[in-house]
Amino acid sequence: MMFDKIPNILTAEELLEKAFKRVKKINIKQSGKPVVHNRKKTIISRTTSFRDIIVSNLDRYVKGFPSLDRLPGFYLELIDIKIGKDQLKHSLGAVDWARKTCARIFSSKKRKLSVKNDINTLLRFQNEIYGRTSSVVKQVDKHLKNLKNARKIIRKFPDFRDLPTIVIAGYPNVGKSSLLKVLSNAKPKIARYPFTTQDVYIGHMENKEKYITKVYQIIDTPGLLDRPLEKKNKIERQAIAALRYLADLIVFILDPSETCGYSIKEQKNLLKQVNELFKNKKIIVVENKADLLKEDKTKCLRISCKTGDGIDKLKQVILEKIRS
Ligand SMILES: Nc1nc2c(ncn2[C@@H]2O[C@H](COP(=O)(O)OP(=O)(O)OP(=O)(O)O)[C@@H](O)[C@H]2O)c(=O)[nH]1
Ligand SMILES: [Mg+2]
Repeated sequence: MMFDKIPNILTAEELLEKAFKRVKKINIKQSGKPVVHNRKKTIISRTTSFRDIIVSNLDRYVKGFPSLDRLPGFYLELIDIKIGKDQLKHSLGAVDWARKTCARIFSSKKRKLSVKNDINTLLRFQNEIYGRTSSVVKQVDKHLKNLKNARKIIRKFPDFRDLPTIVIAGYPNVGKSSLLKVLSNAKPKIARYPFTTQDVYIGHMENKEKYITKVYQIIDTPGLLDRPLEKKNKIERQAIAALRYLADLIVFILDPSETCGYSIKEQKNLLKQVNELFKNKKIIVVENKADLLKEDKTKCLRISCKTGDGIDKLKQVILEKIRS
C-alpha cells in the first residue's frame, strides 16, 4: 500500500523531548584521557546527536508523504476533500523549512564545537543550538500536528488496484451497500437511514472466465442528492470523485418504492445529472427493492438485494458491458 511509508509524526514537544532524552544518555569515557577532555567530547557529541535526531526526523516526515504531483487523481481529490491539498502542501513546506533551518543553526556553530575551547564556551554553544533549534521546532508545531492528522486520514484510504472497476451510485438509502454486499466479498454497513455510508468502500467480485478467475473491483459510494456540483458536501464529493476517477462502469440504483425517503422524481433528476457529468462512461440503471413493488412497466433491470431476484442477471449485464 502506497501510504504505509508515512512514519509516525511527533508534535514539537514530543520530538524535542525524545531528542533531549536520547542525548542525555551519551557519556563519553575514553580511557586514559583526562576527565575534562571526556566532558568536552560528551558536550560535542550530545549537541551533534541532538541536531541529527531533529533533522533526520523532520526529513523522514516530509519524505514519508507521497509526492502530491505524482498521486493518482482519485487520491489527490480525497486529500483535497478530507485534508485540503493546499493546507497539506503548506504544512509539508513549513516542516521542510524547519529541517533546513535547524541544520543551518548547527552548521553555523559547528566549528566552534571544538575540544580546543573550554567547557563553559562549549556549554554556551550547546545551549545556543538547543535553544534556537527548539524554538524553530516549536514554531512549526501547528504544521506537525496537521501532518499527524493527515497521516491518520491518509492511512485509512482504501487500497485501489488497477482492475476493471464498477462504481455503484445513487440517492442515499436506495441499497447501494446492499448491492456491494451481494456482488462482492465485502461486508459494508447497511442501515435503514440515509448517509450510512460516509466513505468510499471497495469489494472484489470474482468471475471464472474460460480457465482463469478474473477479478473486478466494485466500489460503494456515499449517497448523492440532486443538487448542483458546487453545492455538494464533502461526503458527496467523494462519490463524485469515485465516479470520475475510478469508474469504468457506473451502476446507478433507483428505488421506485421510495422507502429510501426520496421521490423517484428527485432520483431521476440525479440520474440526469450523473449522465451529463459522465457522458463518456458506460452506465447501467437498475431498480432495486423489486420485492416491494409489483408493477412492471419499466424498461430498467429490476433487482432485489433482499431476495436476490435479478442479481444474476445484473451480474451478467455488468460483465458484458464492462468488457464491451
Ligand atoms: N425491501 C428491500 N429493502 C432493501 C433492499 N435493498 C436494500 N434494502 C434496505 O434499504 C436500506 C438501505 O440499504 P443500504 O444498502 O444501506 O442503502 P445505501 O444506498 O447504501 O444507503 P446510504 O449508504 O445511506 O446511501 C436498508 O434498510 C436495507 O435493508 C431490497 O432489495 N428490498
Ligand atoms: Mg451505503
